[in-house]
Amino acid sequence: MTPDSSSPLIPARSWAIIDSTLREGEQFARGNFKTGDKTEIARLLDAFGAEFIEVTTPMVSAQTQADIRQLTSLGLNAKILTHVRCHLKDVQRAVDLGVDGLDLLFGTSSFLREFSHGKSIAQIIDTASQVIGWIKQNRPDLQIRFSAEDTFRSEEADLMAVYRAVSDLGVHRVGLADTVGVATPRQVYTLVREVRKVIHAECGIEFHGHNDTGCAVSNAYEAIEAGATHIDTTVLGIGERNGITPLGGFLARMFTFDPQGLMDKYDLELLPELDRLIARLIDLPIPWNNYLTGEFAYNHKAGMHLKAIYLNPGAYEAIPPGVFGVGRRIQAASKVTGKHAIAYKARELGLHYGEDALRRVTDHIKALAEEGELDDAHLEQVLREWVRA
Ligand code: HCA
Ligand code: CU
Repeated sequence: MTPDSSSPLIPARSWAIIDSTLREGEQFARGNFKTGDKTEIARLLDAFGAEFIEVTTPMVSAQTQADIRQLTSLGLNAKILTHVRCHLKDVQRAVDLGVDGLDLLFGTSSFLREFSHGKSIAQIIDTASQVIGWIKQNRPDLQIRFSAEDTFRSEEADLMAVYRAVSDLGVHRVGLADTVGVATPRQVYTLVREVRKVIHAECGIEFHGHNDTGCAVSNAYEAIEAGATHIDTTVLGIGERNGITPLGGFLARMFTFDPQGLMDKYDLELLPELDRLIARLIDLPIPWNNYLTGEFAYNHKAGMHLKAIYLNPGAYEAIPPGVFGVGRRIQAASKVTGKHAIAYKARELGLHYGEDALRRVTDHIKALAEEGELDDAHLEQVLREWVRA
């Protein structure tokens, strides 16, 4: 089966990214961005083409409030949303900061109802209608999203009541949040389908997924397959605990369905710069196995792989690295190498081996590599010496 006949086409124009590096990312252990950092991050996300940028609530501090004002005065194409509790006083503080929308949230699981805010579902709906009503009346220009925090540990009947109510009140999007990262892809798919049935046709669906059990990318993908319109990401996936859907991982996933759509929408070559910027600001290296930009994300080593890669890189790469501004690494010097890789390396150096000599030099290189790591310089030296010998 070719990928084309087995995978559904999910057009990139049917969904948008809400990058939350400046909100969820600030909740990461090492996420503590200064005003200048925030500006740099926002400008780069904007240049990349992120449709929305979510920023921390102004309730955090006077500085955070000033920073939001600064970000909204940059004149970016990306819409700036601020994340606020569903409280009138939070909303009233947020509306005059130049933002394009408010991302409201309210916990609906029994965990959060009991241990966080102590409100019943009826009280949640009541508060939501006061707050949303106030925004609609006073600032009809603002986008409103209402998210049920800890969605996947909430009762389905409660969720449907809340989503139906806020959709009737005219929110632009409802949010499903996998707050503790427990949801499976199938649960996400099923719930998004159910939510779609109780909200208005013009109401969008946003998915926010934590990565505690390693499903953040697949859950975001399933959400879209089921009809979600907005996905929360952060650069490198930073966030509370081990974070949320990483921008790069999400793009890698979606690229395989609609490469052209993705290339039309985003400046994909800026991804490495985004990953490097955040890695620098959080003072951590980009993980070696990071999607697309990790040091070894495009490292090819085994002889069988190398043989095919030289003929057509697509043989062992689902996504061409150049599209995302990264290069591939051919690791020809190792014990798992093969004669095609060695012949290729030799040709690069202008050296030519006969079939017999090639087999022998390959065996020699494999034997050397058995004893310890063999770098490219050493490989070159061996190839040159053997040609002379
Ligand atoms: C938080 C919780 C949150 C909210 C997500 C949302 C989560 O830190 O405030 O607003 O949709 O994971 O539930 O990030
Ligand atoms: Cu979160």
